[in-house]
Amino acid sequence: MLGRLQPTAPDKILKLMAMFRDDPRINKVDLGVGVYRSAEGTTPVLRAVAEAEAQILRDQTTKSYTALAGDPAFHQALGDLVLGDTADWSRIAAIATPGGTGAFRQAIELVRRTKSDGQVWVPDPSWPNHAAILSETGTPWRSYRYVDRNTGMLDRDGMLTDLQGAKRGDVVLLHGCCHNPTGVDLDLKDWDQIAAICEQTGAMPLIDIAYQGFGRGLEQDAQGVRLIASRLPEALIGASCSKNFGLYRERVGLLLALTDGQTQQAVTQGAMEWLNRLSYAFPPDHGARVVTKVLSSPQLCDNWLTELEEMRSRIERLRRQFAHALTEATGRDRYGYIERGKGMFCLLPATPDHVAALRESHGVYVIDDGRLNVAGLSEDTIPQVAAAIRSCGI
Ligand code: PLP
Ligand code: TYF
Repeated sequence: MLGRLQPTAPDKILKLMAMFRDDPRINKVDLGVGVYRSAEGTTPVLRAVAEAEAQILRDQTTKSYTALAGDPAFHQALGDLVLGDTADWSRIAAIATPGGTGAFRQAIELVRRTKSDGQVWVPDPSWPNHAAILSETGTPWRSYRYVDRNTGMLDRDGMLTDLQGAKRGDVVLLHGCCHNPTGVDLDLKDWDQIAAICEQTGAMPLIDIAYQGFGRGLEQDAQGVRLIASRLPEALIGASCSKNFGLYRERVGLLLALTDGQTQQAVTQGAMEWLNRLSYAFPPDHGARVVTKVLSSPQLCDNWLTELEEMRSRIERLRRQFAHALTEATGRDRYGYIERGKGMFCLLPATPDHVAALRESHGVYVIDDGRLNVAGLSEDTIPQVAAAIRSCGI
């Protein structure tokens, strides 16, 4: 039976992680997988998270099942963080999911259950798992223009022109902030125009927000989501706490469905719980409970906000230093977009051959589309990486 299986294409990001691990060179630099690193090169457990875990360990009296949707206190705490004042809980259906990946998967399953014959519009480029999940589930999808590869800037006209082609029954996938892999974000005017297109065409937005607090700041990074929530009758939002709480392996995610009123809220809630039941029954609880504890305790929340701001400002600083180092090393003025970008990632104007040369000759690991994790750099490695990029002619 199992002999009938065909080999699956490896996840290129995870494959690169393994190659890096097996590389014996001591001056190798991992700029592949999207994981935040401190100045010491580690991805530590956040202090607020460790404290919340200690409290949970001390006080938790049961590990009995929660509910198919997960803990409602978690929905409320993280939902309010994402939606702010626009959280109208009378219209929101919510389930906890294993990470933002789980939220995206369940969002697509939910769309499929509507039996809509529409398609999902995906920015080009996007996080590779978006296309992988859409294709695997047999969900029709197509790309819309997002970034101009020559300038590294938003292809605003291309994006808006393409999205005008959306129809009722279609879904428009948007990155809430810190676009992966480009770091190119939408400003409020762009969100406004996309909201208008969705209003006119009847397409529903699906917002994947995996880096809230890593871009401009916790509130600013949610501006787009909130604008959509306040304008549109329906939207799906998948949120992840992997990065902003450093809870990567705990798998903490949330799917929110903004529905068109209370009746639809109940039906949608039922459908989402059904999806959890069929996939894994109860979603993981520990990480979600940690997030709830941090967000609901003023002291822990203050500490977490400080740590989040430390991470955010470090990334911003690294972007600036890296852009300057590249400009100096190469004598080219094409790298300003790296400083203007938001979040962990930027795309180098590199071919797969350039990327292979960076890795093989210099031990610098980036994804083959040129995506580089700025949060994996440090003050010490920036000159080395800039020199390697120059010597590869990128
Ligand atoms: N969505 C985007 C855009 C991402 O970059 C990621 C990766 O971190 C995720 C979702 C999923 O994250 P996780 O499943 O680790 O929460
Ligand atoms: O893009 C990244 O690097 C992160 C982490 O299958 C990640 O989003 C990478 C691959 C994957 C799941 C998460």
